[in-house]
Amino acid sequence: SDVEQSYIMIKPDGVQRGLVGEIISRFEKKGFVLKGLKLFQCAKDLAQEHYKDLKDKPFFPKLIDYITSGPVVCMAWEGDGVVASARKLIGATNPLQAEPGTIRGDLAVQTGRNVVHGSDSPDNGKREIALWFKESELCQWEPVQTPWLIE
Ligand code: DAT
Ligand code: MG
Repeated sequence: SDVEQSYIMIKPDGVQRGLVGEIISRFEKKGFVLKGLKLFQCAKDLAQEHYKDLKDKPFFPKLIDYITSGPVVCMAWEGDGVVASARKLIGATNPLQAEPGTIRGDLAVQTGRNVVHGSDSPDNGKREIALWFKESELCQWEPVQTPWLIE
């Protein structure tokens, strides 16, 4: 697809804390289009590839342990401006600095348990969706509400 896409992932703490519906709902209500969705327990090598830009950080091993500690919810969301907008909906990396009204601002207290991931650029959106999903797991569909969201 040529339309911008973001890879959004509910991390293991979000799943364990029963926040899956709450988090998905925020992206749904905003008006982005869900193109892929699955509950998935990921292997270390996939987590390491996903976070490869951070591999030299001191917290990298803990980050990989956290992301692989339980099932995550993988999502592909589509829409013009979805990458930057999703990051606004998610809020700052440190939940104590995240604004109220954002997912992390409302639902989390620690950087190491910040409940959700969102791609940081359109290129990374495509890269991460290709990393976490098979082509056959993504659906091409058009919500009936589209003309009521986009003039
Ligand atoms: P974001 O998830 O907001 O894009 P990031 O890409 O800089 O943030 O880092 C990815 C994840 O790594 C982040 O969600 C939590 C963890 N992390 C980042 N900085 C950290 C730090 N200083 N200490 C511990 N974990 C950190
Ligand atoms: Mg990031």
